[in-house]
Amino acid sequence: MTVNFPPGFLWGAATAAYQIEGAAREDGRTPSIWDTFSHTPGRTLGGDTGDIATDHYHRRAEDVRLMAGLGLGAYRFSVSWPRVQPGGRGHASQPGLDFYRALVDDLLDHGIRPVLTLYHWDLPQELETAGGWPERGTAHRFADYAHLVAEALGDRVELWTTLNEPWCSAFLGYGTGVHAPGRRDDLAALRAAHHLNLAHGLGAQALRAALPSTAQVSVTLNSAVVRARTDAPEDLDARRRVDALGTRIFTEPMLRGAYPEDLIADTAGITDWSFAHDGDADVIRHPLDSLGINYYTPTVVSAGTDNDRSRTDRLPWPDSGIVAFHQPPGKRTAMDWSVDPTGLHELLTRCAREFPGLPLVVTENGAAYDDKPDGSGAVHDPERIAYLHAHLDAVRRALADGADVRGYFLWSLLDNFEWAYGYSKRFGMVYVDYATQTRTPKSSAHWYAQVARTGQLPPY
Ligand code: IFM
Repeated sequence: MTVNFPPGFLWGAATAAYQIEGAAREDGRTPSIWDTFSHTPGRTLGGDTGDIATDHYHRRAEDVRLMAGLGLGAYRFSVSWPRVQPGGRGHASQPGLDFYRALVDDLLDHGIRPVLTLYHWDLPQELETAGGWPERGTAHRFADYAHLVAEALGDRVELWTTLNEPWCSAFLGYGTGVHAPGRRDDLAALRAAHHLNLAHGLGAQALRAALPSTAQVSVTLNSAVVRARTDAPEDLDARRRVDALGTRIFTEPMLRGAYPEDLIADTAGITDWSFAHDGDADVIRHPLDSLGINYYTPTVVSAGTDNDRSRTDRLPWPDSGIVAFHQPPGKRTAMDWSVDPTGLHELLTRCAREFPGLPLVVTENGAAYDDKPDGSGAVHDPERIAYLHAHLDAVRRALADGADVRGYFLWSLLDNFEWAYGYSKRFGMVYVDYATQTRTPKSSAHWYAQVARTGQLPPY
């Protein structure tokens, strides 16, 4: 049966600056932590960097035409902080801002709504050298940056997002060190989480002050969908601990105004949280127009045994005790992530239940597969179509169950730099030949274009 999505539902695709732009040293852009990290031997697969990426900085117009050809109604992109405010402080770079003005104008000319994310992980290196997210000052620098971008683009962008997946910035960047800046320090990770929360609140205030009243402000979280392997109390407790560090550490202060008590208790061996000052909670809890949700795969946990202790000490869940993580059976993507659309339904309905009245947007969802052109140059990716169909059906079910979901953004428009995995993982609906930078829409792009144009999910 064909299913209709609500009128006005936003159909889009998403990208992030460092993953696609390239032009890392052009027009005054200074290095971000990802430039430093990816240029450090052993940090990314094959030593890949975002120096060139998909060369979107020079192919902007072509890429917007591609989106228009695919019938996208919206495009979610991020602004590179060191491109528009080199060094992370002080004056704006006019060439940097001009690039985003031109991008937004191209999008609007093609009837595509720009959805702007301020921070998708590319902290200016100078701010990391000054201490990075574990330091409070970084949150204030972020608010200055938010103000600067809002002043420059507020006349043409309506939909604004402060942060993308602060969990990754805090716990992969400062906890396990698999992301930039590559630090391994649980206290630093918790301090970073708090200062990212604060940056969100201060940034949202700065946006509201500079933007027209019609602008909408949001944040995007990759809340963990955590399942206990059994109903045994110790497994349920493992789930609670991972849920606190994966989800509630952000949702509770941002949307309710306080850190969860169990999180404070669980992390007491690391910190007394005195880096959270009086008054921070009021700043962090800023009324939002929507909540962005990124979902890929669920996490299955149980209480661990002593054997798991040594494995858990470099997992991104500081002081969560001994937790064992399990791979669910069934299909996997090229990231080795299990395919489980029920997790998306669970996440959307949970958010709808816990935060009634707050519209939701799926700001990322998608899958990497080992796509290759066939003899004729076409790229067929039936597994991705199956993945997208199943997850859109989960969105449809969440809508039917009362979740106020306003849009869906496929990750990603283009194959791109997948962080520590370099260019080895292809998430795009458009294939990129990195040697020639040729773009070839995969069969999933044609399929998704049809869904976006009609607002209908065909039978599968
Ligand atoms: O590529 C990333 C993106 O930058 C953030 N969300 C998850 C994607 C896939 O790993």
